[in-house]
Amino acid sequence: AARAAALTRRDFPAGFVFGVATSSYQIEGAAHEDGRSPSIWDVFCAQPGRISDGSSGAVACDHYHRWEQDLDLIAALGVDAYRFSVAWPRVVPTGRGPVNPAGLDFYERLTDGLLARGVQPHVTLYHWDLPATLQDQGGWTNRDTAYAFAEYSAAVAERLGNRVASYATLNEPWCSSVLSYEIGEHAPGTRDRAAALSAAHHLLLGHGLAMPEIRRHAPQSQAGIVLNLGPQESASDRPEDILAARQADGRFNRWFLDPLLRGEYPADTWADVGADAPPVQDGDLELIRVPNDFLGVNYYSRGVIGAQGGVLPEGASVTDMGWEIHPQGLTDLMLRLKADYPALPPIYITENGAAFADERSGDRVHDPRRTEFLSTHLSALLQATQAGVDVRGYFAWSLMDNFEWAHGYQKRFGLVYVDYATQERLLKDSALWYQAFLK
Ligand code: GBH
Repeated sequence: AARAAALTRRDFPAGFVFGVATSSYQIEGAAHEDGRSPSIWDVFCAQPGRISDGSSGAVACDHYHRWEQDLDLIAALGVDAYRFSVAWPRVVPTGRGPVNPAGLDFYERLTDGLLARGVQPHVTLYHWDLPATLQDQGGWTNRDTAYAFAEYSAAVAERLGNRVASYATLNEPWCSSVLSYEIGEHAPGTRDRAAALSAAHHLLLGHGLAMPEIRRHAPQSQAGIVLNLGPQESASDRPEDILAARQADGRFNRWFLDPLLRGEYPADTWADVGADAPPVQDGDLELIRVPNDFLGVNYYSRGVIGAQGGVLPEGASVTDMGWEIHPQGLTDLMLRLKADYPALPPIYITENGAAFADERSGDRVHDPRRTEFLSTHLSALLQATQAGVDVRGYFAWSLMDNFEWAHGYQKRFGLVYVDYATQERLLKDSALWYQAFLK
C-alpha cells in the first residue's frame, strides 16, 4: 500500500485496458422520454420504504441529456474505455415485440461519440432494468423472459455491431436473482428462494441464447458475461464455519461459474437447495456453457463466514456500505479462478470501487480513501497478472456519483462528484489521481 502511490499504467502488460463504468438506470434519468417504458426499478422505487431516501432514477445524473459533456469528461480522464449499459425498456418498450428506433439512436450516439473521442465502448445489455411489462408475467421466473432477452440483445447488436469493443450479456446475475427475488432488497423485491433459483437459471439461459445473436451481428466484438464474485472465507477453523463458508461460496460464486464454465450446477449446493432447485430442461446447460471471449468480474469485497452468517473480522476497515476493504481478496480470487476453471477465458475487472462520504471544499473534493482503495486494488490485480492470470482490463466503479439502488443518492461511488441540485460535475481527487496514473 505504501508504494501504491507510485504505481502507473506502465506497470501493467501492454494493451491492458483502463476504464470507468456506469449503468443506465443509475445515471440516465429521462425515464419517460423517446418511448421508454417503465422498468421494474421505476415500479420498485414508487413503493414506499424500498429506497432509503425515497428517491428514484427518474432524473439521476440527467445523463440522457448531458451525454456529450459526460463523454468529454470521460475523455478528459484519459481512460481507454467506457463501460455503460443499454436500457431494455428504451429499445423494446413492450419487453418482447417491436424495436423502438429512438431508443437505439441514443446508444448509437453514445457509441459514436466515444469512438470520436478515442474511447472504446463496452456495452452491458442487462444491468437490472427489466421492462415492467415482463415482470407482470413473472419476470425472470418466466422462461419466456430468456427468449425475450435474446431478441432484445439481437436488436442492440444489429444496430451497434462491431463498433462496440465488447458486449456483456448480464451484469451480476446473483443480484438480479438472489438479491431481487430472495432477499428482496432489489426489484422486484420478493422473498422466495425457489423463485430466485428459477430466475438465476433463466438469466443464465438468456445469456446462452443471446451469445449467438451477438456473434451473428457483431462477429468482431468480444462477447461474454459479468459476474459479481468474491472469496467466501471461513471465520475460523471450526468445522461448522468451514461448512458455512463452503455453502456461501456455492451460492455466491459457483452457482454461476460452474454452469457457465463447466456445464453443470455445483452438486453440493444443488443438494442444499433441495426442492427449491430450478427447472432445468434438456439442453439448457449446453446452451449456458457457450464459450465466452471474456469473463467480467465485479470485485468489491470478500465474505468472512461463520455458522451464524457473515462476520466482520476484528480490526477490519470498511467503506460507507459497510463492506470490508480487502484488496488481497482480488488477488486470491483471480488465482482461484485460474486454478479451478480450466475453461476460464481472459478476465476483465468490470467493476471495482467504493462508497465514501467525500469532503467537498469549494471546487475540490477530497477523497483520499477512494484513491487508496483504487491504488491498492490495482496493485493486488497487478500481482495476479504477474502470477500468470490472464487479466486484460480494469474498470473503476463509477465514473460519477449516481443512483445507488436501494440506497438512493446517499452513497457516492463516483470518481467524479455530482451536485444533484445543479447537475454540476467536479473531478474528485481520486479522478485526478486516476488521470495521473493513466498519463
Ligand atoms: C454493483 O453491485 C453493481 O453492479 C452496481 O450497479 C452498483 O452500483 C455497485 O455494485 C455498488 O453497489 O456484503 O461485504 O460481502 C455490487 C453488489 C456488492 C453484492 C458486494 C454483494 C457483497 C459485499 N455486490 N456484496 S459483502
